Amino acid sequence: MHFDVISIFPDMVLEAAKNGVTGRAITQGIVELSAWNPRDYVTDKYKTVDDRPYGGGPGMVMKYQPLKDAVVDAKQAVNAERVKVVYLSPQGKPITQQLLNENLALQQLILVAGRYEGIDERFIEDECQEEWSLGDFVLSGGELAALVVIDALSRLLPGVLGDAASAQQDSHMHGLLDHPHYTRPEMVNGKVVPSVLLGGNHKEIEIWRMKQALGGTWQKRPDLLLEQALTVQQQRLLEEFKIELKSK
Ligand code: 9D3
Repeated sequence: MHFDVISIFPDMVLEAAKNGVTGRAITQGIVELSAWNPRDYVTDKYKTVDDRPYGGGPGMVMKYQPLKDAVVDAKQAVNAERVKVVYLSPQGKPITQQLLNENLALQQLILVAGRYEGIDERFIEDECQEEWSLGDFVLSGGELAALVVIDALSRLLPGVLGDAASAQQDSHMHGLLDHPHYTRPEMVNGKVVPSVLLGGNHKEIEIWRMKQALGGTWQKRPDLLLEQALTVQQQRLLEEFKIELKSK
């Protein structure tokens, strides 16, 4: 999958993506990442990517033409059939695992990262198919959102994660939060690892983990539980979790 980021801070994206899973996906050739700086496409005599907003008010707005020319170059560099241009903005659709899954088959995803107060509305209308957001809080630009999208999509591409991690991906994210994890030593700050995890009974461990996932989701994200159709066994495990919590 080709990712192209339109940004006046291209190094912010390129440097961060060299690390970890995204970095490996790039060296494996499963992911291609390019950044396009609107500043390199400025042609007007004032050499600026931004200008004052019509109608007045604070801040600056990114101009249409440098953004448009950067997108044209990004498209020409790949010449893909399945290409989408996404503007990352607080007005966008919230990014979810489902939204990411729906975009896994793209050949090229062009991510437009804005700065200042925003970008000229005519660029959004004419060049962007969708608008995506990280959520209802304020960032100072779209670069971190672009990195979030690249990270979350890259790890879904075949071959990027190892077999174990891919299998876990399949069996997991069934609408619940993850269960707690423990590693050595057995005792930390007076606290011991739950004994079931030391026993080696894999069926019991699986049931314990499901109970913790259900209980944790109920405690931390009750909204997720309301969307879930729990099995009879899951309902029983959650009731047990609540009873065990009271007796603590
Ligand atoms: C405080 C400025 N706001 C006007 C009252 C508007 C505003 C403009 C530009 C708010 C944020 C930004 C920059 N944000 C992004 O580029 C962005 C973003 C975000 O701020 N929140 C969640 N997701 C995203 S994706 C891109």
